[in-house]
Amino acid sequence: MYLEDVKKEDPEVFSLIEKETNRQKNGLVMIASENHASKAVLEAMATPLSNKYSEGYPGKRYYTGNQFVDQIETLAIERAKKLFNMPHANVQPHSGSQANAEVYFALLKPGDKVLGLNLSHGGHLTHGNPVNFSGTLYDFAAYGVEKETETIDMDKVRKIAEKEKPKLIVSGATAYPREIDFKEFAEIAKDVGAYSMADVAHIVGLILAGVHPNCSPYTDVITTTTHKTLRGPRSALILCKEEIAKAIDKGVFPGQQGGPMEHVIAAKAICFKEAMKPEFKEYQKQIVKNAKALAETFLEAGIRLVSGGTDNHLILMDATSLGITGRIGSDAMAEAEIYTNRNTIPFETRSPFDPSGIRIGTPALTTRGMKEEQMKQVGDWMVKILKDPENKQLKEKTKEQVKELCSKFPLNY
Ligand code: DSN
Repeated sequence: MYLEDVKKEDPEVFSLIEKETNRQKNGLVMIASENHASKAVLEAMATPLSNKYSEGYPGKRYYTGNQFVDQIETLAIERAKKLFNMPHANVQPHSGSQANAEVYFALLKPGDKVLGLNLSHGGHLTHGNPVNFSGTLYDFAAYGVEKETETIDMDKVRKIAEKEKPKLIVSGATAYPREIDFKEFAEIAKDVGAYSMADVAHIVGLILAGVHPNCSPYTDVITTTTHKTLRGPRSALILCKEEIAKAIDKGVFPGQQGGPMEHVIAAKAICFKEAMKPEFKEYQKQIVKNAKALAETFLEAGIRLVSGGTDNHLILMDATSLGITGRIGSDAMAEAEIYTNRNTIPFETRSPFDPSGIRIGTPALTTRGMKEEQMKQVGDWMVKILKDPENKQLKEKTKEQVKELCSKFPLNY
């Protein structure tokens, strides 16, 4: 067993870590933003690198003793630049929200006009939601999806941009099952004199594998988390054009952060190396195939999916088409150890805490090696529970079936 010292020093914490590890091993993680990182990625984070202060950047630190940390961070930067084909990378952001805050801090002044996707149409909190710092500090205007198609109409985005004249246009989403036209977003930004930013946290792996159109050739600045489809440590990354590289670096440190987490940066370097392997491309392709197979199963059962299906790693289901709420459905499936999250849907009429939708993703199951056949099976189990969420016996039986399936596709933790 691993973590012998944690076990000896603090059995209480050890026991909870063990329980959580087993929950992940014996259950189906279908939360679109979660994944199972490799042991190499996890091991790098449990090292003495965590002890080191290294404020600044490689070769320009404020503390001594950074000769090895400099090499690790440089390796991560160079790999990120190569992977994304971008001239500049900052690997220090601690999280996706922080990366977005750092870009805004670098390129905007408080009160500046920005354009972002409405939260209930699939945008992120940091894309201008009024309860978030972004909506408080900056003057965000929102674009959304069309009522009929539940997809973004780029002509409408252009019209809004021409009217609002923002300093920055944010593209990217957290709950959008279709392709995003990053090229057109960047062209609109250029035409109205704005910077373009693509927050690709969810689809980053798909982009790197060429199964979603790329943003690198067009966009001024890219932000992403590293733990979703990229399958790295829980952290983030910024990439940008040379002209704004200095401003972005200053926006991260000293603008928003102090000491970087070099143990996590080492884990990022590892995940970038993993993402350069041919298997990574195959993995991303399978994520999309799996999502499409799962969507098909739901559609056959008469369930309404936002935009009618998916082009990427996630499905947004309208649970009200089954006469239940997203909360009832996701809670019922969790009892059978099928983990999803409740989510608002476009033109939501319910509250965010008990919304109409359920967001379902395939990255983690695909990491376990599951394919279309397993998606059909899992989809059938989900449909049965969603149609009869109070049925305790059914949930117990499904839990056993889930456990058996997981044992055939084990995690090596
Ligand atoms: N919380 C993340 C998600 O689940 O999509 C976004 O930051």
